[in-house]
Amino acid sequence: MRIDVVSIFPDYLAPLELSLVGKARREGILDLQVHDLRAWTTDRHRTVDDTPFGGGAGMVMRPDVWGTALDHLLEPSTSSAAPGATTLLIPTPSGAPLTQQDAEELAGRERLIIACGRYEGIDARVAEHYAQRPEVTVREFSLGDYVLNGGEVAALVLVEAVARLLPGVVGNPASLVEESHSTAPGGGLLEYPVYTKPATWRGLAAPDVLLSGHHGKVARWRRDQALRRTAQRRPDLIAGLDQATLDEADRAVL
Ligand code: 6GU
Repeated sequence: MRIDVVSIFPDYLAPLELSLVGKARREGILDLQVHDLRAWTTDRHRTVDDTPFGGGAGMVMRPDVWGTALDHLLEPSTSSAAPGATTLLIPTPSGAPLTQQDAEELAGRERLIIACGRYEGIDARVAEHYAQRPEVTVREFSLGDYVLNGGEVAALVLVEAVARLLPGVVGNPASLVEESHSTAPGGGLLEYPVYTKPATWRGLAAPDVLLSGHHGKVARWRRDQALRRTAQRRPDLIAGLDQATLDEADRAVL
């Protein structure tokens, strides 16, 4: 998979050299390149923003600079021209919330471009223009209901959420199945609490059932915990569960 990230603060993306994502890059599973938007400016001050039409506070990123940058990254030499081959991702607090399902879909794409805005955002015509290009799918996404200073942290989040789903990145693929928000059957819940040695720590004992060696009882306990935790912390997820996936024991917990 190829991912390009464009930002006026490319150093903000330095953590993408570390840990699992960095390893995936070194192993050639992930071809990730970070670009400085100002490389595509033409004026002496390397201007990327201007005042908003209609007035108001802050600055808006100019569409012409973004257009030059994105056209360059979409040139046939750097991407496939097949319809929808490239997904252009634009982090913005006014986007649709990013979900595990989105991450799974994106992990199946051949090419992602992440356009990190700053200030009050990117001129809306950029998303509109690239949505009209047959080789591009545009997605404006948000991390949640709070405001960040720019799209860079969201780009880090997106790359990590997607890269760990690429074959060969996470050592044990089974660990992707049981985790919170898994879209696998029986998923859609927060993960159950986990414990390791020592069996008692500062007077707190790990649950006996986990040391019992009884796999069926362990599985049931974990499922109960996941249901209870989800009902308490994320009632919206319980409301969205397919009732047909709940058994008798599940319903007794809820
Ligand atoms: Cl994706 N961008 C910015 N600037 N703020 C956010 C966000 C994204 N998601 C939540 N807040």
